[in-house]
Amino acid sequence: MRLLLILLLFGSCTGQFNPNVACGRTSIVHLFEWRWEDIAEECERYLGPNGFGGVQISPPNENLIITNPNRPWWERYQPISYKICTRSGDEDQFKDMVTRCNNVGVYIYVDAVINHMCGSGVGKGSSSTCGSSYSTNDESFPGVPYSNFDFNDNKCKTSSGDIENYDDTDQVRNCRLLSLMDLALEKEYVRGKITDYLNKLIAIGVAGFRIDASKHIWPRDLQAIVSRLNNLNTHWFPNVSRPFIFQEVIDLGGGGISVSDYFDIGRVTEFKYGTKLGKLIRKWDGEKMAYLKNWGEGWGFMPTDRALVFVDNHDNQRGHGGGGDSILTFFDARLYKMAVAFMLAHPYGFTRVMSSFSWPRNFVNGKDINDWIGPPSYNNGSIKAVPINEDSTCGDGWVCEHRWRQIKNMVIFRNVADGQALTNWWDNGQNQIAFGRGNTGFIVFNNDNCDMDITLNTGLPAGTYCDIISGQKNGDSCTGKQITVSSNGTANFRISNSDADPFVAIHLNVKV
Ligand code: AAO
Repeated sequence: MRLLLILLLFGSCTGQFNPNVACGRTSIVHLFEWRWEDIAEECERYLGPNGFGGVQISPPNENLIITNPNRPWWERYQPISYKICTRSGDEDQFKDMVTRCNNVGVYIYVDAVINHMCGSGVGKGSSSTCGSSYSTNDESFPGVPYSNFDFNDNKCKTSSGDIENYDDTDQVRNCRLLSLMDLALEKEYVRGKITDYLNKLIAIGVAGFRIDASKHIWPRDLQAIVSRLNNLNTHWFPNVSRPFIFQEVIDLGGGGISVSDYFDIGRVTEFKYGTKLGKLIRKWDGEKMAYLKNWGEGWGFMPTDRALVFVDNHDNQRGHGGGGDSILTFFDARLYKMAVAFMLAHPYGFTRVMSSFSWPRNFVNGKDINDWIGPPSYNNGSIKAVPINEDSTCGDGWVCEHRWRQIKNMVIFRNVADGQALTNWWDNGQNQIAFGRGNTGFIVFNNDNCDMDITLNTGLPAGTYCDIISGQKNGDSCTGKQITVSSNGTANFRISNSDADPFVAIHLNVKV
């Protein structure tokens, strides 16, 4: 039994399933569309000191410049070459970011767009972020180079050449996603170009990859590419560390393709997580927070050591990709903070926090017609820097959810609770719940429309703790609620449904 446990633990900590975060760090943050310069600063001034493990960055390789609509965020998902050259910065700036972040123990995870190149109807030109030319007419991308031998045209059997039916696995993997030029990843030549690109990033010092559109790549092709990746740079990582792989596969149940097709290759995005959690916290379809008691595999999610989890991502926060209307985002800040706090307190999966830019939503017939709007930028298209306000929030349209006190403090909570089982579960059968993580931390939610005044067993050592949601422990003082744990481990919690944030969290490091 003990041997089995050791094997299980060891298995989940090794190879491409291991996020490679520095010891004591447990989450990454997606700094969507940030410039490399700003990420480097953020690692040094904020992420390192606050225990973040890493940053998922936007695709660093050259992409098509799209002007209609004007510079949408999604132009970065239309590669033109593998030169490191985008609106976020050039190769020197990229190297500087990786070096500076790695030096403070915050690692970089690259969004790798390897399933396709740009849209098939783009035509001929050189309007790309580094000026490389392209022609979709004769399927040529000289910046790589790729030619018409390197695309999937012969394998796709739909008349449009696009994916027309998501229930047909062959279509999903052989035809064009969103009419994007679909690469023939079974070809040695194509695999070679992609591995050269990823290995170059590994040599610079990145810790892993999000594999965009993995669902549209045959698992054997992806496996072949992943197995050719080099070990991580030993300047920062232990010998023979494998790059962390997490694959974007949208599987909400049904459909021909299952997340389990990808378990051998690396971790996989668990899209059910945000969809269901959003429903629970919004109390849609009769859902209640009490049902969270067996959250995780008990809900039909993938095994915890395969799951990459998140409340929202850059797609489903604006209606792209999978998830649906229940997804919570910064637009619903009060509920969103509860969802993110629950995720960070709960042991299931490896957690990714979203950090967004804002845009003016405009719903027409239920669809946001502004879902394309790109990051805060100047008229010439260059992305604006992220200014930091006096109160440590961000300006100029950058939302910086990761800097919200409640979220930042829960990232730290997760670090403190790392490795501890879920304990002392309590619920009122409705939307008041509480649970601990061994004797390291305890969290209580009141999502009912009434006040809560209850004494619960926290599992924590006796003492006075500073609530990290309503305030902050500064030296010996506490700016928020104080919670007193008695010698038998119990404490009284009062949470009004009119509190700014109807939840309370304490952990070992906030004893006052
Ligand atoms: C843009 C234009 C397109 C144009 C294209 C080429 O918008 O009109 O054809 O250029 O010119 C992003 C944007 C796209 C953009 C693209 C390229 O989101 O709008 O296209 O850049 O610039 C599928 C994939 C998934 C993908 C997602 C968006 O499986 O991999 O679509 N996400 C990634 C990135 C994303 C990026 C790309 C891939 C491309 O994160 O940012 O696109 O690099 C079902 C399927 C899912 C499918 C969704 C969406 O989901 O299961 O696999 O995702 O549909 O089509 C319920 C169902 C659920 C269903 C969902 C949505 O919830 O249960 O299964 O509804 O219908």
